[in-house]
Amino acid sequence: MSELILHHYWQSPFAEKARLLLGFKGLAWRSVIIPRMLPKPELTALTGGYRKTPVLQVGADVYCDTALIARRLEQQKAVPALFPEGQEAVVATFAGWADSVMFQHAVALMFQPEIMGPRLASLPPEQAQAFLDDRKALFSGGNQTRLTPEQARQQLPTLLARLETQLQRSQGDYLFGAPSVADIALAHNLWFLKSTPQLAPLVDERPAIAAWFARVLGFGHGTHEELSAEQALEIAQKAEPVALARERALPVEGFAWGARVSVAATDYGVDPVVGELVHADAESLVIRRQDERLGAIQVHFPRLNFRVSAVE
Ligand SMILES: N[C@@H](CCC(=O)N[C@@H](CS)C(=O)NCC(=O)O)C(=O)O
Repeated sequence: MSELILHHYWQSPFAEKARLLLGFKGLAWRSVIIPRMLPKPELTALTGGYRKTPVLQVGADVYCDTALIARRLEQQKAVPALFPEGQEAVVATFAGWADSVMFQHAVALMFQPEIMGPRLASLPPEQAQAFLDDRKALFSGGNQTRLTPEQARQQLPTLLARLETQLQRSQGDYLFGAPSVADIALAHNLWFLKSTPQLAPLVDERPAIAAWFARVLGFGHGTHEELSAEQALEIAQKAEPVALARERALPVEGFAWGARVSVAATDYGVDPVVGELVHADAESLVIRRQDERLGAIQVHFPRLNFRVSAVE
C-alpha cells in the first residue's frame, strides 16, 4: 500500500489536527512542508486548485480537508476508533462544530493586531503584509465571515465554561468517554491559542480543560520522515488512482457519474477544483482530473460543506 504523505506546515492548527489524528492511530507518515500562503505550485498541481492546509496524499489520491482525512485514516487503521461505534453522529457533529465555531473564535483572537504583530515581527514588512492579504482573500467569497475580536472575546468564555463543566463532571478522560475525533478537533483550536503567551491562559486557567488538553496532545504525531514536494509529485505520477468502493456509492442529486463538475468549499478558501465526478458516498465526493505532468489524480472532498457545480 502507498505511504501516507501529509502536506502541511508546522504552525497550522488544522495540520496539528491531522498530525494528532496520525498520532492517535500510531501511524507512520511522510512530511512535505508547503508554503504558508499562495502560491503553492506543487500542492495545487496535486489538488487542482484546493489550497488549504493540510492535504493528505496516498499515491495518486489526494484527500482534502481534515474531516475527510480523519475518515481516510480510520480506513487505514480501524483501531483505536476515531468514530466509536454508537457515537458516529455525535462525535462527527461535535468535531464539525469545533472546526468551525471554535476555529472562528481562535482566528479572531489570533488576528488581533497586538497578537499577530509580534508573531509576524520576524518577517520583512512586505511579507507580513502579503500574509495578512492572503488570509483576507482566503475568507472572501465563502459563507463564513470572520468574527470580530470583540465578539470572540465576549463569546469564548461561554464556550470554554461549558467545556470545563462537562470535563469536570463527565465519566472518563475524554469528551464522550472514549477518545474520538471530537477531542482532536477541539484540541487543535486550543493548541492554536496556546501558541501565543497572551492567549495561553484561556486554556491554562481552566484545570479540567488543561488536563484533558495534555492528554489529547499525548497522542503525539506518530512517526514521520521528511519528503520533498518534488518526490511527492513523482510518487503521484508513478501511482494509479485507487479503485473506488462502488457498493457504497450514493449519487449526488442532479449529477451523473462522469459529469464534468467543479467542487469547492462553501465556507472559505473556495477555490474550485474541476474534474470528472467519478464517485460519491455518504461522506465523500471524488473527482478525477488529468494533469499534464502527473497523469490521472483522484481528488477526494468531504460531502458536507462542499458544493458540486456543473461545468460546461
Ligand atoms: N476545513 C479545513 C480547514 C483548513 C484550514 O482552514 N486550514 C488553514 C490553516 S490552519 C489554511 O488553509 N490556511 C491557509 C493556508 O494554509 O494557505 C480542514 O478541516 O482541513
